[in-house]
Amino acid sequence: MFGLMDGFLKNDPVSLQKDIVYHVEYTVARSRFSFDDFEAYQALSHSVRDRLIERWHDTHQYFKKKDPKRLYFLSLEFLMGCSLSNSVINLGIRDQYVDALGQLGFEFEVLAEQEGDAALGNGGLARLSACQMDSLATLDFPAWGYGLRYQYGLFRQIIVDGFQHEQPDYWLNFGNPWEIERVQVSYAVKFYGTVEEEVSNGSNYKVWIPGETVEAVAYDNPIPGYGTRNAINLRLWAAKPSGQYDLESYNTGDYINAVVNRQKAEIISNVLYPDDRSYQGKELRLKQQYFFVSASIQDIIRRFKDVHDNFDEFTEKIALQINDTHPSLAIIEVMRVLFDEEHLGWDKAWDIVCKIFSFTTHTVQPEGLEKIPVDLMGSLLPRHLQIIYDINYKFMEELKKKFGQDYSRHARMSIVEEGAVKSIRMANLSIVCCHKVNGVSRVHFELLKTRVFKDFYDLWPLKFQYKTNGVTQRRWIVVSNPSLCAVISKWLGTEAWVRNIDLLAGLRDYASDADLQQEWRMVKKINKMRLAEYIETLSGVKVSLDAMFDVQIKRIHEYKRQLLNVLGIIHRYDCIKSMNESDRRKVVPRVCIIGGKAAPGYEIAKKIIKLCHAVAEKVNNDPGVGDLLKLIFIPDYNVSVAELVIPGSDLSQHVSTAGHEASGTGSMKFLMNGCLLLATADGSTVEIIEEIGADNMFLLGARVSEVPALRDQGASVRVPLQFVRVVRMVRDGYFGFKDYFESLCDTVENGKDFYLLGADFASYLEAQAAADLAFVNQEKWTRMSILSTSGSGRFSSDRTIEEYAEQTWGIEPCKCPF
Ligand code: 26Q
Repeated sequence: MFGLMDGFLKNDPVSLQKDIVYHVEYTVARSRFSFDDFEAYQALSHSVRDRLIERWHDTHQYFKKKDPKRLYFLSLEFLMGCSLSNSVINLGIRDQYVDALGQLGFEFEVLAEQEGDAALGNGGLARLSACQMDSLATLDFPAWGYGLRYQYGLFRQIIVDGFQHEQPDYWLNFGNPWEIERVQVSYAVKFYGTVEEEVSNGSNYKVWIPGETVEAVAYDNPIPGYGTRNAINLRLWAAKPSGQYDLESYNTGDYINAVVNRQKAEIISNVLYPDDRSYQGKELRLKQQYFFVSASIQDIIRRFKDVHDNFDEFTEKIALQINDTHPSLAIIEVMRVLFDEEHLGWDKAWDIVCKIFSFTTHTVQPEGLEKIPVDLMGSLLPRHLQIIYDINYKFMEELKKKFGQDYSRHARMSIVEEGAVKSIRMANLSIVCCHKVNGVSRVHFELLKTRVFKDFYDLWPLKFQYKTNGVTQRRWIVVSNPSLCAVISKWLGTEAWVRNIDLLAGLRDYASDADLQQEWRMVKKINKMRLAEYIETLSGVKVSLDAMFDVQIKRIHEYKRQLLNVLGIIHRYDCIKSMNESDRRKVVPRVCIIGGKAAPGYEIAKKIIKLCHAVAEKVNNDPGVGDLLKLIFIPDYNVSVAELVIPGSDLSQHVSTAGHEASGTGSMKFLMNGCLLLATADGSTVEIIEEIGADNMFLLGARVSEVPALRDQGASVRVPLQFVRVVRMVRDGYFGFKDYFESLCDTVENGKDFYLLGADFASYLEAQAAADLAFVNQEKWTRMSILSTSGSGRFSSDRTIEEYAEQTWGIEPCKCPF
């Protein structure tokens, strides 16, 4: 017996089967006697969705009743990947579904492969948002995510003759069972127009008379926690034409044009901008940012007003987190609403704003900081520009009081940058208005304090903190590596580590145990087999499972130094070619795997991709090399590809030039999966070293503190002969495309080697040699691998989120009773 309040849905295999068949017939509208794998996937997803909705309702009902302080997490990017496997695991009903499907003649895994990734983000920052949503739900925090529902996610990468081409990601073409369209939840978002003065109750107010209105419609994506009934919401906004849109044309009788013009509104949420940190100041991007911010703030204030008649408790009930500066217009929007619309007065509105907003920066390079031309801001958001000027005026007054006439300091810290193109510095704006500014690793924090935001740190040292990034073990071990998950749970005697990652440290005691080592190697072998099959299907290249799988997967960028990796591979190839038979027998076979997308306008990154292919072509087809060396470029790298590749890797590379990677989160996923790291002491790696010990990884390269001096040396920096030789091979056309690779070679020679590939090359080769040596001794390697997993606990996003909750947001768990 169950009461209605327990929910309607049962999770025994027979009920699940009935549900799936129901959805085949009535949701997918196929005959229950004939449906294919994709239709079965759709029906299965809808049955899982029903269960998600039930928990979602209960959670929100409960949050409403308790009215706790809520966190609103604003991000322009979320890289959610696939939802099916993650959902059934977090809901705790995977086994039941496997049974139910088995009886219907389907295999769960096969159906799961039908799903495509939700790729509404670029890379690290976006996947971090997704991991953090999982942790917020699992830890029962009353949180909401807000983002944009891009019609096209991150471009698909296809490779033609070794060159990257971009294609649109039509991810919604086959429907999306994981979202719930809320046509009734929509808000008008306004742009352009003018600002006028109005007198009301004897006071003067500014009134914004907008020129264009677009409607934002909500799409809700339930995010289930693991081992809890809580399911939180990720609300994504889509742009639709509003009743107000282009009324002018209707009035002038141009009906056809008016209807056509209406469709233009939808452009706003059409496409995700690829991460191109030098690409700034585009009107559509600013429109996207404000569209998303305005709808979210209206929604948040509406929810608050549902239960409060004034703003007295606003700061006790709401924390707003902005993910990098991309959503920072939210700050100005709240100020505008409280001041212009709610008439709270400047001081009160400002006080509220400064208490509710916190901001995390993911950037290291000052050039990467977002700037918006004043002209653009003034035309699209005229009232917002005025408010920014008013805030800046007051801020400058404060600076004068504190630092007197130190004009160069004022100029550096001003929210408005004077210059050829007068611009708004969104990071300065965010620092001035937020109560906390967080970095994403300790090294990053040090760089923020001493370089990027030094002036601000001197002014407000207590505002600055850091929360080292983390990733969720639910997706990065439980979903993607079920065999490892089973071994861990068996040896720890519990599954509790899935919610309490610190328990993983318990594996340390067994790191040398022969039985665990054997099981550990078996898991790796199973995952390598899966990966090898994938590689063969993709490229036709058969790889040896005895080889070390050496992986570098991440966005292609000069600072991440995929080129260092490729030059290292060329060196290895060159060595193998010149060896005699007896030396060749000592070579540790390698399968080098590289994957990642280059921003469409980033020419050098695209050349690196082409070089990977040119080298692969030569090496993989050289009969004299055989299994000793293979190079595979995995196209269209995304979350699902990572889930397949990471568990099957032995070694992974994180070799950014020290001082350039704010944190890096890929390394944490590899660590959890027992892959050894070959890395520079950059970003979060410095903290990883502290957790697992330098002996258990392969470290290389200059340290953050050494980089400036090396750069200053320019052409006189010491570069090993091997480096000169491998670059020469590329330059001379050994891999073809001589002219095309010339400019790529120019980036690392003749004193122009900004990312210090030459300076770090000898150290890189030494680290690679140490990895070879360790791999020969499988007991030693396996021990290092077990110690990597057991030392990965600190890098769970659960820990990051607990820290944010306590030190930044001031929120407490609100657990929906079962
Ligand atoms: C900027 C202007 C116009 C269009 C797009 C952008 C844009 C979009 C995305 C700029 C930057 C990004 C993404 C940045 C990012 O992913 N940063 C990474 O964040 C990770 C999570 O904190 C860190 O681990 C990485 O070190 C950092 O590079």
